[in-house]
Amino acid sequence: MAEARPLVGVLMGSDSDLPVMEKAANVLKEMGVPYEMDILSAHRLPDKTAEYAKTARERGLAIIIAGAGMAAHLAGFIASHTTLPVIGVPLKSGDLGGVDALYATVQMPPGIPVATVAIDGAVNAAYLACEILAVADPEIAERLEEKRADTRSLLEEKSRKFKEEHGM
Ligand code: RP5
Repeated sequence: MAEARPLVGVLMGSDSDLPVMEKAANVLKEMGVPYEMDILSAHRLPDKTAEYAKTARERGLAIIIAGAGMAAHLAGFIASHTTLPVIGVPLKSGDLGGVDALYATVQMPPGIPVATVAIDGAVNAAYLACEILAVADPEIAERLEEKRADTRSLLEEKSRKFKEEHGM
């Protein structure tokens, strides 16, 4: 059987970003959303990265998640070459704890948006991608609802145990 065509592109600026960015891939897998992953860089591979962004829509991608650290221009650079929604994940690397990447990713000029999640927020980047896709895909919407219900049950169980253990 042919693999489903990727709907989400998960990009990272370096292989050193993989431990965080694979968390986005895990969420997409769990939600049944086909994705592709690659290492691209606004600074080290500018031509290849521009080409990826320019051809993303015609290749069938709907959303791009881009994670980078330090002078993190990957998400913004991608956004400048496509009108697909781009979600930026500022990554904690280098000496500034990810604040450098946060500012570099979030401070986009009007007209070229990047939906920026928290530092190392790859998990929420993937959930946001699913929520965007769910606008037109009832099956993904249903899976998201189920996930929220699981999250509620888990926390209710933790609350119950906490009260039991602390005599509340
Ligand atoms: C950024 O520089 C990457 O996204 C990575 O977070 C950081 C360090 O890259 P490496 O030196 O580990 O390749 O471009």
